[in-house]
Amino acid sequence: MKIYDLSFIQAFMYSCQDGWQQNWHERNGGNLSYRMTDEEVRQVLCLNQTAPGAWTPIGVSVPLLAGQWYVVTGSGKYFRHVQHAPEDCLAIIEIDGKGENYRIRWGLVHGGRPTSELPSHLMNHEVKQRIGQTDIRVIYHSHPANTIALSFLLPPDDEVFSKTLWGMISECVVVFPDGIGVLPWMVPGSREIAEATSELMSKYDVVIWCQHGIFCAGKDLDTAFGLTHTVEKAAEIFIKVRSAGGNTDNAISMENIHRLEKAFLVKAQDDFGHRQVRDIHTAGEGYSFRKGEED
Ligand code: 2HA
Ligand code: ZN
Repeated sequence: MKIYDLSFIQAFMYSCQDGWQQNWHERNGGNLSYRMTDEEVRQVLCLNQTAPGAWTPIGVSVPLLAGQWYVVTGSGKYFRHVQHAPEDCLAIIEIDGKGENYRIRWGLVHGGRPTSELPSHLMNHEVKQRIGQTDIRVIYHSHPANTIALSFLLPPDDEVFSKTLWGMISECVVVFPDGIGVLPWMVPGSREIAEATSELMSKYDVVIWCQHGIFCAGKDLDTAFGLTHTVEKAAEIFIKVRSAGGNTDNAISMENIHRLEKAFLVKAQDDFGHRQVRDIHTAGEGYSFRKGEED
């Protein structure tokens, strides 16, 4: 048995293929990380196929993650190739006792590093553990076209994005009642974007990076992918309606959102913390969301 035959790696590979088939991963776009259970670490060690690499600085400090093991996609690797070449495209990494370095225990057999967004992934995992959401095991970053397009049409504002997408499909407020965090365009892979994303992840399970993509957190692969899918579907509806020359004035009203809350026993975010529109240059002159009108 090979390490990639283990069921959690197979599930990880399946998700990569799924994301590729959704067209969310052009070239080497996007990345995925999964925190292994103790039992899965044991399974890997039992196979005796791990060859620890050198300890390498993560670039950020994540002390709560000390000693944890993660499956991650590789920097520059294509999601479309994971299914056929898992040992080349993926890695299992171990975090050191201080949460400052990682080492590769398996994978990336032709060299390379874990995803360029490793700082964001690990800081997101850490913030979830810090706030007690220890069931969150997956952080998933992808480039779905409609979500990115939406970031051209709306200002980078949590409340505007959240309420706009809740209004598109009944499903949304049930799937992401906490809403969505939004960051204006920033340099990918940087410590700054990692810090900003993890700050938003203390409140949301979805963070949109304008003109770039989306980060989702989930307790398992299905939850993180399903969350991405729901956000992207809602964004697609918005884009389709607008592209057809329509407006979205008859989106689900806040009154009906409240009815959904009652029917599905969810509590929609009602405190967006008065976050202001941070970077209005991305909003464009044509921005026309009726902010606050339905509050
Ligand atoms: O290329 O998506 O954000 C990987 C990425 C960087
Ligand atoms: Zn990206």
